Order: sequence, then structure tokens, then C-alpha cells
Amino acid sequence: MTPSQRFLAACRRQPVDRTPVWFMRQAGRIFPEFRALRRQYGFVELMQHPDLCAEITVMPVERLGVDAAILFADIMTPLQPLGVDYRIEPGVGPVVGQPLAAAADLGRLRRFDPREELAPVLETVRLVRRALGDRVPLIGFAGAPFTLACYLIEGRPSREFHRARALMYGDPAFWHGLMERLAETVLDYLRAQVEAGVQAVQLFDSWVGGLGPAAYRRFVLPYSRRVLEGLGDLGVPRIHFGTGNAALLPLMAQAGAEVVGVDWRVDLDRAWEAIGPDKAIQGNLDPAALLAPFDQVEEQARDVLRRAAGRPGHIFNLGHGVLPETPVDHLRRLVELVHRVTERPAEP
Ligand code: 1CP
Repeated sequence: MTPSQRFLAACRRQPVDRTPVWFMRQAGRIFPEFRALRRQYGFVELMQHPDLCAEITVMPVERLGVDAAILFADIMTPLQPLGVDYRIEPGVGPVVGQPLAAAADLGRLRRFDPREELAPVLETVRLVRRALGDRVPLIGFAGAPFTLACYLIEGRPSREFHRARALMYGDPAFWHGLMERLAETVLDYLRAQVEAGVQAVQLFDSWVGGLGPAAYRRFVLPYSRRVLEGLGDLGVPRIHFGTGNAALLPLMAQAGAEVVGVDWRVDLDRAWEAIGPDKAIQGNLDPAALLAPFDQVEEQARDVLRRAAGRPGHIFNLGHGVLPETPVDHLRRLVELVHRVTERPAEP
């Protein structure tokens, strides 16, 4: 099997010759070449250079041997044409110029066509597909409406997103209006990525774990579902990732993706019971394990693989993004380990 076939088959819970593996946040932050580029360009400026973004996207495929590439962009990328002024501050993350606070602010959000206003990102997709050919598939992505709403309301990374949660309960007209606009924007953007050539999509709901199941069901699920189901006719596998609260997994599994991505705070076998047998699962090595000596990485990785053994539909990944200080060589050896441990003889 080629890595492309391996990854796409696992998404569909079909048998594979080895467990496919890739790492969230594998493009960029871990490579010295990226850090050198960042001294030259601001992050938002870098997005205007499809040739450089394509190079960063392909780098982990060549250096680490992973079975999939993920587009080099950011969850904030579609917010600029929406009319949101933001910058990426080193050591902090996205910072929004004028956070949203009330229904009147929704009037600031523009309608736009991603084919025009996000043309450089879509050009990156085309360049990457040309560079990769059929070697490995390219995963497109977007932030889920809830996680984007958190940044738009808080204005910067926050530990608990108190303001966003307070507005969710306190001003439902604003909340639902905002989530509707974000769902529509994210859906258009992901559809444009698929048209440009991405072969799978991941919806990142990185901060959703701050909610309980009842709030998730009422304030978030309908909008994530609108995005994921809105991609249904395109035939590409959909991965839905969230962190922080395993109690949400059964609900996230109802949002319409083929694959549920799980973080490291839950045992993979338990997570699979929670999402049910009709979904594939992606995860979930603790990214911090990679900062330990490699024998510990191996022990933890084997535990993840043991919990997934014997059933098709596992995509090995970390439980959240790879940490910037991770040794590149640990990642390379981890890919090799996952492939070696899970290798199955070819069907006769
Ligand atoms: O593989 C890659 O890293 C390349 C593509 C990529 C992806 C998939 C980037 C580039 N960002 C993302 C997704 C992303 N961005 C998420 C979802 C995944 C996750 O939870 O990790 C989130 C929450 C963001 C928001 C964001 N953008 C942060 C995190 C802030 C926080 O609160 O922890 C940061 C630091 C950024 C900027 C950013 N995006 C990407 C890079 C390489 C960077 C750093 C830029 C720099 O050099 O300063």
C-alpha cells in the first residue's frame, strides 16, 4: 500500500498493511528552516507566499516519513477576509484587534468568496499536490466555529474562555448569530480547499473541552454538524478533533465526521468505546512524552497501539499538536516504530 492508500483506507475503517501516522502541527514549528523564515516574514505575511507555504507543508513528509501532509496555514487564516484584524504574536498566539462583544458587532463581519480572498492558500494546495503526487495525501483543515468564536470574543489565547462562555449563556442571539456566520465561513473555506485538491479535512475544536455535554449539545454541536455534514457530498474523509473533555466524545461522534481525533487525557480503547464502532479514531500519544528519552516514547506509543490492536480504523497521531521543542529525530523514529510494530503480512 502507498501511504495515500493506507491513510484513506484507515479513515474508512478498511484493513491496512501498517497503521498510518502523522502529527498535528508537524509543519513548521519543529524545523530550523521555518524558524529562519519567521525571522524574515510575519506569520500573516508568510501566508501570502504559496511557494514557501508549500515547502513547509512537504518538509515533514520528507524528513519524518509520515503518511499524510497537513496544509501549512492557521485556524485564523479565514478570519481576515471576514473582516477581523489580527496578528500572531510570537510566544502568545493570535491576537485580535477589536474583539466582538455584542450582536451589533456581527455587522462588521463581511461575506466573501474564499476562491478570491483566500487564493494564496488555495494556490498552496495546488502546489503541494503537484509536489506530492500520489506519495501521501494532503489534509486540509479549519478551526471549528466554537474555537474561532473563543478567539474572536476573548481577543487572545485564554485558559478558560470565561467571556466567551458568559456571552454564550447571556446573549444567545449574539452567540447563535456568530456561530452561524462562522459555520458558513468555515464550510465555504473547506469546500474551496477540497476543490483545490485536499484529500481529507480536519476540523480543529481545540478549546471545546471547557464545556460540559449539555452546553456542547445546545451551543456548539449544531454548528460543527453544519460544517461536517455540508462537506458530505464531496467524498473526502472528515476528521473531527477536540481536546480536554472525554465526556464530549459521544456527542462529537454525532457531528458527521468519519474519524474522531482524541487527546491524551483518555485511554484510546475507552475513547473508541465512547465514540462507537462505526467511527475511525485518531490519536493519542501525549505530545510531552516526546520530550522524554526515546525508550519512554516507545513505551507510551506501544501502549496506544495495543489499545487499538485488532480492529481497522486507527490513525496514529499525538493527543494534541507537536511541541516546538520536540527533537525531530524522535518523531522520525516514532514513525518508523509505528510502522514496524503494526506491519501485517500482505493478504494472499
Ligand atoms: O502543522 C502546522 O503547525 C502547520 C499548520 C498549522 C495548524 C494546523 C498552524 C500554523 N496552526 C494550526 C492550527 C491551529 N492554530 C490551532 C489548532 C491546532 C491546535 O490546537 O494546536 C490553533 C488553536 C491555532 C491558534 C494558534 N495559531 C496558536 C495557538 C495559540 C494558543 O492559544 O495555544 C498559535 C501559536 C498560532 C500561530 C501559528 N500557527 C501556525 C504556526 C506555525 C504558528 C506559530 C507562528 C509563529 O511562528 O509565531
